[in-house]
Amino acid sequence: MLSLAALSLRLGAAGCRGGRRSMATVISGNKTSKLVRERLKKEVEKMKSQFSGFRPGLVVLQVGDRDDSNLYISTKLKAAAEIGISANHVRLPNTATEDEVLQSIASVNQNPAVHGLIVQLPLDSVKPIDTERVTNAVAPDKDVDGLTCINAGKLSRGDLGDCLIPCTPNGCMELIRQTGVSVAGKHAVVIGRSKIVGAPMHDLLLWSHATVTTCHSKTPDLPAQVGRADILVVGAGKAEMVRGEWVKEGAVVIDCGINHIPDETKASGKRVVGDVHYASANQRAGYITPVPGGVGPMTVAMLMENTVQSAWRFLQKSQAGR
Ligand code: NAP
Ligand code: LUD
Repeated sequence: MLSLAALSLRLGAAGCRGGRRSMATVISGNKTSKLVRERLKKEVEKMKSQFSGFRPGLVVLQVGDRDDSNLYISTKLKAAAEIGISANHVRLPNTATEDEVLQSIASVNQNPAVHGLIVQLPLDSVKPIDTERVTNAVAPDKDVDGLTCINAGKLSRGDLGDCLIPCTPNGCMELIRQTGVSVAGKHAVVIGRSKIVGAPMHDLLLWSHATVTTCHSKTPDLPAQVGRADILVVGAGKAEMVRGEWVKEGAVVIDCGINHIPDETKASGKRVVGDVHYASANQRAGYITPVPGGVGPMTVAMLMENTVQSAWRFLQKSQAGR
């Protein structure tokens, strides 16, 4: 496949024009995720014909009824249906107790037709529920969100071939690969250290041989840290926080942020922006992801990838056990 780097070289899109830097090359998550989903569809067709109608199974467990979770889950279910993954949405009311959530997870863990289970976060519950306990109750071999201690531990130690990798950072790595820029030896800066974005992103970049700096809310002089990044991944949840002037010329900028800001020109009265101020960063970066249409669709595609991978492992184990 032609990488974005090769493509932009051919088109002469990157670099300086008449002394003024041209805009960054946009890394499309919409396009990349479509390619991933098309590849997975073929793989599942192969699986079905080789293993007499077998289909990978996915369960998305939701507690409560948050609008954003509803939207993300419907995108996941639609992607699964298109690929041929059998996906089920298990909904618990916002009055569900921790025990009820744990029981629901235990029953999915035991179901051999399910190869992937995620608990959509955040939990929308009126009862006190320990999120860590809930995510850790998922069987590690069905943990297609990669959030259990087992999978996170393996990733942090560099055992990447033997674990399920969290979807958002895995999607970011795929977008970085699309640029053709090699990660090894580069200085990567991650903003955020959450279990779902920042911490696994740090690990993935580290084990791809970047030198990694991870920043958080107590990091002094964020602009100076950002200025050192050849590769910058931002997952802070702060609308347009990273300004273009902070960004190193030619850097790869991956924006995980999904923030809603007021916009009177829109019928809904709001619009979605990332954690990076796109218009100004576009003037400095070599490559940049848009929001929407960047990391978000990749999160969905990588969940499908993990589910198919988990199903292959299940098939391998059941063949070996015969
Ligand atoms: P989170 O759990 O709230 O973590 C945010 C992280 O950013 C924390 O580590 C926090 O530091 C750090 N941070 C906050 N303000 C900062 C500041 N001013 N300077 C430096 N660091 C700061 O959020 P998350 O779940 O990781 O999500 C982050 C963003 O990504 C959100 O916009 C979310 O909607 C989005 N997201 C998108 C996808 C996707 O598929 N596109 C997936 C997941 C999340 P401390 O640790 O010190 O508090
Ligand atoms: N919990 C996730 N909570 C929230 N954007 C997602 C997401 C699709 N356990 C668990 O699915 O991986 C998860 N596992 N997450 N997220 C965020 C996070 C979770 C975010 C965005 C999208 C899933 C998505 O499709 C589109 C885009 O960026 O283009 C549309 C964005 C919009 O709001 O218009």
